[in-house]
Amino acid sequence: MAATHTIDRAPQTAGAPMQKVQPQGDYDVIVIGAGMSGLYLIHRLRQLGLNFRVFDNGSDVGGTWYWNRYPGARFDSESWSYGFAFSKEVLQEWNWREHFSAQPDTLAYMEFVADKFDMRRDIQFSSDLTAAYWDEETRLWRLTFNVGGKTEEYTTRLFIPALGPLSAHVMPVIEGVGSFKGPAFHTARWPKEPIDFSDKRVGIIGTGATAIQAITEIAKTAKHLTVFQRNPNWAAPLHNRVITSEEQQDIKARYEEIYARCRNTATCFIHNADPRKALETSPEEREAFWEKLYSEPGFGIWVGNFSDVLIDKEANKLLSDFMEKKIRGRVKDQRIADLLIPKNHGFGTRRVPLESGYFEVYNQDNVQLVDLNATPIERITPAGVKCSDQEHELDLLIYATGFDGVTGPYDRIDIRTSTGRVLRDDWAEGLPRTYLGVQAEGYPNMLMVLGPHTARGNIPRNSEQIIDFVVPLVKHLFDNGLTRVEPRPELVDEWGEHVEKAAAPLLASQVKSWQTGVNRNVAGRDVLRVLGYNGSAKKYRRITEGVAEGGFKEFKME
Ligand code: NA7
Repeated sequence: MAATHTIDRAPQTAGAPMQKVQPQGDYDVIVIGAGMSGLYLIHRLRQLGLNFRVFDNGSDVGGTWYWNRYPGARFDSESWSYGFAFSKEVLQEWNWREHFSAQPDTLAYMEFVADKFDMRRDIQFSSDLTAAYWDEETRLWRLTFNVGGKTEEYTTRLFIPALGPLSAHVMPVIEGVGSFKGPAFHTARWPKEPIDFSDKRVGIIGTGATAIQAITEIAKTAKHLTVFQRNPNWAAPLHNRVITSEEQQDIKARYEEIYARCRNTATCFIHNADPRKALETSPEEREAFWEKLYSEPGFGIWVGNFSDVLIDKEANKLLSDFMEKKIRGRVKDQRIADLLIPKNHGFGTRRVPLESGYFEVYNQDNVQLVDLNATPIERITPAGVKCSDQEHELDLLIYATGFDGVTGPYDRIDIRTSTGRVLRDDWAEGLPRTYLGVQAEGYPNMLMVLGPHTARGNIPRNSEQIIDFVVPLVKHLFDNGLTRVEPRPELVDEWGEHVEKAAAPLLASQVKSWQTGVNRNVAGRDVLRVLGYNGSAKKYRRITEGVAEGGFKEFKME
């Protein structure tokens, strides 16, 4: 543990009453996470000249893109709308190869940015934050890390968790997990070395966005692939392709326009809802619009659709029927098509996976779909997966079983205060209590990036928006010798009500998914919760900008 020293931060004038001087910790700011948010924070915090340090549990930068190396992992955001906007040089120097970048290229991009700005000198890698303790007396956070089996502790005035909403991966609760004698990987802990599937019988559990990418890729070469499906998900074509040199030039000339567009959409993607309503449009016009969206790249069919399809059951049913027809047209065996059509939620009410030939995979002889509703998994065995009707023998087993979303990464850290608060207990039930999703009520000096109740969509744009709010708040605190910041409780109540109200009209709010905080593999996570801010990223920006312009009066600072 580095030494804690005391310096005078508060201005002292001769004759003035002595102020209680708060000790200074090892750092002014500690950031957790060296993903897209962490790297942007390095850029912004350096400008403030503060003594800060970033810690990450990976051995290099990348966050999500460091861990999720499974075959087929790629963006669903347009590459050129995803990257960092802060450096004009990077925008001009970096050439995205594809409209929807594959994970190796994305990781290379993040490494390129880290190299260019020598960011690694501010990061301590392979350091897993296990506990964070707020000491009211010293007004410091004490953070405890597991660094290769050894404990390291550091104190800091401000604690900025930039953990990513999907960093707490979850293994399924199935008897015998761990007993399989061949290699078995969760997709979020995929090995760095490539795997040859051509001589292997591969099994994959899960059919979410991750599995849909992995299945499509692995099916190309696997000797045999068995897909274990509990609930199917709707999926729409990604339509990825290589960026031509003309397009490259055009993109580079239009970055300002692209980012301005992202700033003005509800989800920070380039796509924005069409003001027309499906229910007020003729069947021919509706069908033509949906055909157009289905043939276009990216999330247009989800977030650029008619304005009523995600809030009106009847409109959503029409769109789901359209998507059902598409699946039926692409899958030869209609009994399999039936299994691939979701029955428990409408299109777009869960995060929509984008696919590149997913449905056709089930026309291949080397792929088998196992319906776990008909033949549930009884246990994992040394030889494979034992379902109620038979044992599926495998050489390699993949768990594409997802994440404990949004609050999960916080729950895994023992975050508590000297006043007896424990974050995972406070967030165990009901709505997490936050102000703007940036501060949790009861946890001073912790400033969350992409915590619960912030707008989420095109993640780097969302996190940039939050960081552009948080960093000026950090500056304000240090410029004014302030050592404590917490939200005003009445504003926490107000924000909670606003968040709930914004989520209420969405059909998605009634559907179980990681976005509504439901995970059947995590104890207690079976109740729907509002975990995002659904009042649009544009509105979120307006609100946070208003607070910053007013001098952050909404926070209690001393
Ligand atoms: P998801 O979307 O949460 O999907 C997890 C999948 O794993 C889903 O199909 C689950 O089925 C399945 N699952 C989980 N546990 C089990 C058990 N015990 N048995 C069978 N099947 C199981 O996670 P992803 O990683 O695909 O995607 C997460 C986000 O990452 C995605 O939205 C993007 O934003 C990026 P279920 O639906 O629970 O029946």
